Amino acid sequence: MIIKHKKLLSWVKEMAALCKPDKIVWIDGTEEEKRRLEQEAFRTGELIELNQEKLPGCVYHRTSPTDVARTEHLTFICTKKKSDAGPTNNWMSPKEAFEKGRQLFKNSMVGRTMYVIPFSMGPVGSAFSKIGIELTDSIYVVLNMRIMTRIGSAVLERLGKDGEFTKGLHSKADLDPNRRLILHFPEENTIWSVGSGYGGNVLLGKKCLSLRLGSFLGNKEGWLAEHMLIMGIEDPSGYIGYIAAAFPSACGKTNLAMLIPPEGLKKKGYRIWTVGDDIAWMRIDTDGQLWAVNPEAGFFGVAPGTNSKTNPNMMAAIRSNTIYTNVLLKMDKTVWWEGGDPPVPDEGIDWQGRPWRPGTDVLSSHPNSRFTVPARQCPSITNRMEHHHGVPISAIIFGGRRARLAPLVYEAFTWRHGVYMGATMASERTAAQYGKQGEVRRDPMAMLPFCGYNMADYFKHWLQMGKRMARPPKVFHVNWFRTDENGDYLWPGFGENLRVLEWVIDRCRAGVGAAESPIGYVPRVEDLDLNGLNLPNGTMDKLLEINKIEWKEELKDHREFFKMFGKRLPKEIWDEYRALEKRLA
Ligand code: OXD
Ligand code: MN
Repeated sequence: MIIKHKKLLSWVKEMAALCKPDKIVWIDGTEEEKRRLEQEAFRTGELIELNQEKLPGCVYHRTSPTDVARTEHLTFICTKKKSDAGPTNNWMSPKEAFEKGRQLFKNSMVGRTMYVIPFSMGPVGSAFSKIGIELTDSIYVVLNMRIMTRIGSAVLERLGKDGEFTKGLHSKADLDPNRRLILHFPEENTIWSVGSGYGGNVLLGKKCLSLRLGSFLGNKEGWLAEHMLIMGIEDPSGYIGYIAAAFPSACGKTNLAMLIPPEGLKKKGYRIWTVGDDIAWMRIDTDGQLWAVNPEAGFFGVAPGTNSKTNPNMMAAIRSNTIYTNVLLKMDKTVWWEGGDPPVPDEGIDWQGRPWRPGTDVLSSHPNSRFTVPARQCPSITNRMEHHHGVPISAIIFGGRRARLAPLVYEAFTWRHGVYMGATMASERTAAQYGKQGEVRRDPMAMLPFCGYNMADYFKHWLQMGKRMARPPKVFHVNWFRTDENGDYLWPGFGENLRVLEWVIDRCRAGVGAAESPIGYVPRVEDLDLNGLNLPNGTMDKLLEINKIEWKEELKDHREFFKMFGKRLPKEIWDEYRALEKRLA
């Protein structure tokens, strides 16, 4: 491969002088290269080959037991001014961060190979797309990036002699959590990640580039990088309405993005098209509409709880060409996890490499164990995946896990009101999370851990985007998690959620009614197609109820949350706050 990009060559040379790898290998993205890297990883034990009859093309990997999730407390936004990172991010000055990083990267690749991965987020060559180069000493990272992004020679060709690219440097180093840092330098389009081998920390195209640097670039260049799934809902006439939806982690984005319509709606002619399950990049086109692409090319999904009932499409996708991380390795070299399809295996090797049998309280798989799978293997995947233009977005949906308060679904009065809805998004802690159960955690637009700049400026950017659009999407809020007096869920969820999405899409086409309430437009029971659902009497009323006393309490919490942004918070947010207060009075 002849590299013509001088700046790229000198940067690779400089980073190699710091990390001191034994050799440098440029990744071309071919099948032959993949096979060679897999064979090498099988030899060293970095990967285990799975049962090729039952799981063709699948491999298995274990991370270090202290390296199993994103480490938010070690993740920094390194802008010159602290105020540009804002009150919701960890901040370090670029000078200090580069110094600390340099100490950790120094000689970190001795005895190892440095792989140079050219990758494109979004279809290669699309106006939506961004190119990055990740330098890494991990074959696991190369093989994951191969699935999650578009990699190889085509990207280098596109970059040409002097194209702009994000400089990503990753080394596992010694995987010591005390010597781990995930550093973002938005002002220099650079990411340094050291001391981890866990996906969210090391697949630099994902959270680091597509969300943290992406949101920073979006603000600068006038587009949106969001923690959102994208899906198309095809109605009986053949019209496909696309939605983008933000939910905090562990609220079912992946399952929703590829849901199977319930029998009645399927018969009516409804069909789902999956575009993405985690990230949306959205731009305003000359038609005044918002268009979205999924910058990724694969899914990095949580295994536990995924089964043929909760997500049949995903189960079909992960039968081949999938990387499994930290799940149970069965004796026949297939895999299983808690909440997976039955039967529970009699024995296996757990995620830490120890013999495992059911009936003990030891988990076979880490709760954040994962599969990495090419998006094209999902039976519901859209045929617009490589469309440079993406898909037009009719509706934006925000959601959280609220046992009370938020009705099943409601619609914002205006874009500005919708921005307020997103900015006040919140979720309750579940038993699975650290902290007081039921406690509300604010997570604006599900971007709290991912916004690469001051969140007050981020709200302002959202408000401005609305002003620039001739036809902005309608904005909605959903809550699948409302419970009754006994703590049981009122709404069945999963495929049935399509009944709510049907109303959402109909609202965008002005085809269905709603009642006006202080918090927005709420469907009346008769506005939803509930045929075949057979919920107990009164359940729908409870699901759609708005309790003004609870909402007034909620409002106090909004105020407390917004105070942290001080004067930088846009005036329009306070205007919306006061308008809501007045409607609730
Ligand atoms: C993810 C996350 O892995 O949000 O997508 O943590
Ligand atoms: Mn996510």
